[in-house]
Amino acid sequence: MRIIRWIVGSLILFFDWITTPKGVVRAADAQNQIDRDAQMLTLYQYKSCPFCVKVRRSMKRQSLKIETRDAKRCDTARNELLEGGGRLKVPCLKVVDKQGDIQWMYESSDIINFLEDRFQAEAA
Ligand SMILES: N[C@@H](CCC(=O)N[C@@H](CS)C(=O)NCC(=O)O)C(=O)O
Repeated sequence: MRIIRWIVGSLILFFDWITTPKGVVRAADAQNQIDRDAQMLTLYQYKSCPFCVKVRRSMKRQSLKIETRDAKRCDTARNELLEGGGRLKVPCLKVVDKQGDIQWMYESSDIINFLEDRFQAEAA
């Protein structure tokens, strides 16, 4: 079972690698602003989870530099996710707003929609 999971995970990473999307290119000022805003976000993820790959590809397409934390390999990240979000499920996006309030967003499609809404609006 472990070996099958390893093979499937490796295949997912391989296909992700050979089909890596290109990132959008913005004016330097716009990208700098987006990089600053992205510092308020953290993606908790597993390296070869297909839902996490989907979110990382969306980040790549949008040229978003969001810190990722591996909740499988890193005990600290796993505990942060469990204590903050309440569930050990990935992907999960930690969003800190301007008031310092924290939201833990599960579900890859919700995360992608959130990032598209937030950063396309900002680039406009
Ligand atoms: N519908 C979810 C599925 C996420 C999911 O199943 N993630 C797996 C890893 S690939 C997981 O965290 N499983 C642990 C659990 O569900 O408790 C999404 O699209 O984000």
